[in-house]
Amino acid sequence: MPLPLVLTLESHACSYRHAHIAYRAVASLGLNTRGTGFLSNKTAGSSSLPCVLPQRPAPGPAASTRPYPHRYLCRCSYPNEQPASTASAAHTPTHLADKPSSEKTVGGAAPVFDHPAAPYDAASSRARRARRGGMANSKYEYVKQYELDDTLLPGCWIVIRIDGKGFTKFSDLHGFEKPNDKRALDLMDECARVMNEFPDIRLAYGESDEYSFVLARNTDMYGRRASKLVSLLVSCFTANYVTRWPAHLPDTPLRATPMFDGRAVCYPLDSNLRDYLAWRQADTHINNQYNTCFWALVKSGKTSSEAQATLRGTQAAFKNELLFRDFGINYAHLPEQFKKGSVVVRQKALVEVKRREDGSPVMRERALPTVLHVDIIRDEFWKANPHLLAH
Ligand SMILES: Nc1nc2c(ncn2[C@@H]2O[C@H](COP(=O)(O)OP(=O)(O)OP(=O)(O)O)[C@@H](O)[C@H]2O)c(=O)[nH]1
Ligand SMILES: [Mg+2]
Repeated sequence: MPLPLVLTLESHACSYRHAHIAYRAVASLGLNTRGTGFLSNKTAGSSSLPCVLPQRPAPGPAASTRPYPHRYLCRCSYPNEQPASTASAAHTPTHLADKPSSEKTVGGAAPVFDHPAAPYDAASSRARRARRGGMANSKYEYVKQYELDDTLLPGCWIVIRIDGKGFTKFSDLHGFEKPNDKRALDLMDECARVMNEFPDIRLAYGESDEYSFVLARNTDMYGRRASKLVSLLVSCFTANYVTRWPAHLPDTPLRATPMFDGRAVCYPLDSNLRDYLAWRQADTHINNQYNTCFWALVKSGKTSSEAQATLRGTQAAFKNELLFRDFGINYAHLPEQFKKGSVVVRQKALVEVKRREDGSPVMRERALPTVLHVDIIRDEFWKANPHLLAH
């Protein structure tokens, strides 16, 4: 029995933004219920939803000469509303400003590049501008209305996946071992300790040149703005990659600038999130099995094309047999890091936080990002770590 769904829209600018977020949330239901949900019928399918997108409220007289293209969803106030300074203050996540500094960073073993300030607290440029009046009421202020609203859907898991740019060439240039270079993978894992800077990251999963970071469903970091979240994670990860490179590849000078792209995707259901992570881990296994065979064939004297031809259309059992019969490699005995990738979760551990005058260490329990190479497709991992999916 389809449930009626009523979206009440008020003709007030503040409500418009929220209504638009709600609209997108509703649209996502249609996309994610695989035809069984109440939005998947012909009249209310996600493809027909744009016709009910709320109309932008009529602008005040001062704005009559300024067009508001529909897709430019301004995050500042409309000209006939509260001054920008007030509006800006309203956007500042003040509850985050109160976070004790101890929660902003977690003491870890090897220091990775840490920003001296917490990345998303009170000292935002928005808040500072609001305090001193900033651009409020200046004739230039309208340009802010061209900023796209990229607020991520509320109540959804946010996954930010970053991926190395051109790492096929990058790994050749630096002589990475094929198909897996443990030094390079360990470096990626250490960079994933970027979690230290973002307490709302629940877990991370990495393989090859990519890492996915899962943010809590209810996170309000940076108002859930995609560009903020993605750009900060990418820049922090990349900075760590450069800073920690010498520790992992001491004999290999960095000869090119490592770059990572990033994207944010929302998943409304726990099952969607688990499927996403299962997809990445299955990908790790499939790639690793293929690449192990491919490079074994190439190292044995076959050309790339011959190796590809040997493996084309073959199943897992054939590849395992090939590895064992021709190269004496038991796939099951390869390192778990290569077969399963890396899962980073916080685990409690005692760490030294300071030294007393007599030189004795002061130990405290801290939740430290810990790298595991375990199965996250089956239920066992999630039953053992129920807090990861807790709402
Ligand atoms: N030899 C070696 N190569 C690696 C290792 N980790 C990652 N790579 C390389 O990184 C590539 C990652 O795949 P992609 O992300 O699809 O390729 P890419 O060249 O980075 O291309 P874009 O991501 O589209 O820019 C793999 O194909 C490998 O060539 C490693 O440990 N050893
Ligand atoms: Mg890549």
